[in-house]
Amino acid sequence: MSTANRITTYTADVSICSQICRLAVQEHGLSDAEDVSVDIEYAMENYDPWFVRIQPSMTVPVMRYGDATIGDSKDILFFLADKHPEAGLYPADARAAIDVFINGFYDSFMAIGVFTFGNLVSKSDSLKRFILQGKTDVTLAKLEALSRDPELAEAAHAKLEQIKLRDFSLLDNPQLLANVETQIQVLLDTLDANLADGREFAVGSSYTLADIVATALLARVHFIKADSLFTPRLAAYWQGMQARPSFLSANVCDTWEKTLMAKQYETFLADGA
Ligand SMILES: N[C@@H](CCC(=O)N[C@@H](CS)C(=O)NCC(=O)O)C(=O)O
Repeated sequence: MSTANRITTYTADVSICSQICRLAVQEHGLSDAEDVSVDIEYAMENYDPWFVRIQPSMTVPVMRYGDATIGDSKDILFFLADKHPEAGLYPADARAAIDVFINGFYDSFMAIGVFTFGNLVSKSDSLKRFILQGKTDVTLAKLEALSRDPELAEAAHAKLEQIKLRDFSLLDNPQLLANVETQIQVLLDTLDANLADGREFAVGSSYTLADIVATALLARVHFIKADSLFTPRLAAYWQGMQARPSFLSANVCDTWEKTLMAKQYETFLADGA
């Protein structure tokens, strides 16, 4: 890779949009890219000044590609497909269908977040305390510190306004969890239907950007529910995606044990929290 196109991604292991970013990099054949892990669960490094200077929205993923900075996973998919058409992940004859599939996923992005954290906080009181400590106490303390930095105060205030709208107290509400699971089921049903008649890929006849998104979706569903929501067709597709080299190299997190979050949680418990 030329220095001009040096690629660095900043991602969090378990974050679904980070997994999309890492898969996109690997599936475009960019194995020289560097990945910097950003802890968004425990130390909340996404609120550290060095990161906020790269990504004022304080979210992962973000990708530096040469001089360009792309701070959204969906934009990263299309940016890489445009820069690396030789990978063939956004073929002209399947573009409309790929767009429909990807937009369906991103339209349910909020539901996927609630599905993830709602189920995690419902598992145990201590896991709930761990999650709330990072996402509220540590977050607020770090934003408070950022708001005293003249260079970053504006970004800190904007983020604080967004955070005020979050209500974690509802996360383990059974009705809410049932509603988001219904939305996830719609995504799974769509993928299942696309795989009918022996079709191997999420859209069309070859691996595309849609499969990157589908892999991240199935990994998240598996992370929370193991394979209980997989039909035989989804299970076969999932096996095929797991067999791809990108599954390992992109660190797809499909079980709790594989995650950095699990290790952070152990530290949290050991610290007697
Ligand atoms: N639309 C953005 C969403 C980015 C986003 O919400 N990232 C989450 C992780 S999946 C995050 O960084 N959350 C940390 C926070 O807001 O504290 C994308 O797809 O990249």
